[in-house]
Amino acid sequence: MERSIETALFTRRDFVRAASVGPAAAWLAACGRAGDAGSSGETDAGIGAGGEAERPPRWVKDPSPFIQRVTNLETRLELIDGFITPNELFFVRNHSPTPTIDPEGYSLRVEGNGAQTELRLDLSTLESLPRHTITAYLECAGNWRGLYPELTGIRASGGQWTTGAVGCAEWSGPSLATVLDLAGVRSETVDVNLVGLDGSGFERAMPLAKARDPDTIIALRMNGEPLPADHGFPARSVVPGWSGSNSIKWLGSIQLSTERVWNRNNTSSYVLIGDDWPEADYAPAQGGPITELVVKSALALPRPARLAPGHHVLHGFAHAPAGPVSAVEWSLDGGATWLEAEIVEPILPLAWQRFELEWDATPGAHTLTTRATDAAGNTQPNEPLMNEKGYLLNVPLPHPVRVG
Ligand SMILES: Nc1nc2c(c(=O)[nH]1)N[C@H]1C(S)=C(S)[C@@H](COP(=O)(O)O)O[C@H]1N2
Ligand SMILES: [Mo]
Repeated sequence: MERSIETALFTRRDFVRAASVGPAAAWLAACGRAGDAGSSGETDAGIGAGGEAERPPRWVKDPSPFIQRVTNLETRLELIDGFITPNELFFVRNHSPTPTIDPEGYSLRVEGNGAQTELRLDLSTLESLPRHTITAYLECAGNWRGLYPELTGIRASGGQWTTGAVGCAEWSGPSLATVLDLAGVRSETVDVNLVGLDGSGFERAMPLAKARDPDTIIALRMNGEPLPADHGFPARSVVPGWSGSNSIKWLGSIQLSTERVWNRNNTSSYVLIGDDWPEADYAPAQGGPITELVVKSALALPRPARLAPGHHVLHGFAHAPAGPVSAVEWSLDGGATWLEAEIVEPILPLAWQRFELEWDATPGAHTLTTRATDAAGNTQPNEPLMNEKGYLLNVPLPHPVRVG
């Protein structure tokens, strides 16, 4: 894996480039945060539902390459040519509209009763800290939720993503630990809560040990560019292997706490609710809070796909939270027999893996199923994790393909 410690200066030109934004942001600037009132949590019923379509979009980037949803832009995996998701194709999950943040006025607060001193760090200070670069995938815990009815017979509430609420990018910025150490961490600290500057004040807490992991970073750059507005300009956390909801965009505050932190995102929003997670065991959460993601694989094809008869090299992406996927298999008979797919380099510990398979496609309707396994033997289970909000679905995914 590529890791580099470097000190770099953010040039004025970078600022101007990063700050040049489209009409949605201009509208936001004119109207303040009025549009944020209806922050929709994980609910996402699709364009045109509930009058949402009349509102200005929540994003700044060109939505045309995406599957567009009210609050989300879903990546079409088939548009990714190589290994990295280009910034223009990276999915967007916004609980409120992308805010316009003036880099000159920006500061990041480090505070809370676990901090030895309270700090306000401006962007040039953040830029001057040693940088850590990681290539990491980021996935929404609700990715695949739209396939819940097809795979489990039940509809789960929340954004009806198919397979495109995931991407992989090179992220660069100081480790969160570096910033925590600037303030000084009191030994009683247990949790670190990160708060965004967007209208919803989106926040998410993690245990101190995860916050101190050197790969948990405050990213200032994404694929070599200043963070795009929709992805958290000027600073976001990236918490590899954990639910995308931990990777807080437009990061405004880091709160160190000597007590466990409970807020909506770990009591009701990002929790596993169902018979297997009795509320009494998790109070004040309604179920098991989601931290780590699960091993998954998906073909980079439209759903359903249409192919000409003949030889094809198909590809897809596989990912596991605790190290790279070491095997991907595929099946033409619903998992009765499996063939081996090839994992394509690079193989990086925090990234997703690209895989390829060769298929002589015969005319007719087919279903291709893929299954990934990581080095520790974690694989995609045959039984779905049944939970009300449809999180962490990772059964081997059948992909409908029409040939001819
Ligand atoms: N401030 C803020 N951070 C946020 C969110 C948000 O709405 N506001 N959404 C979270 C969720 S649920 C996900 S899955 C990821 C998505 O990151 P992306 O939009 O860069 O793909 O951002 C997370 N960080
Ligand atoms: Mo998410």
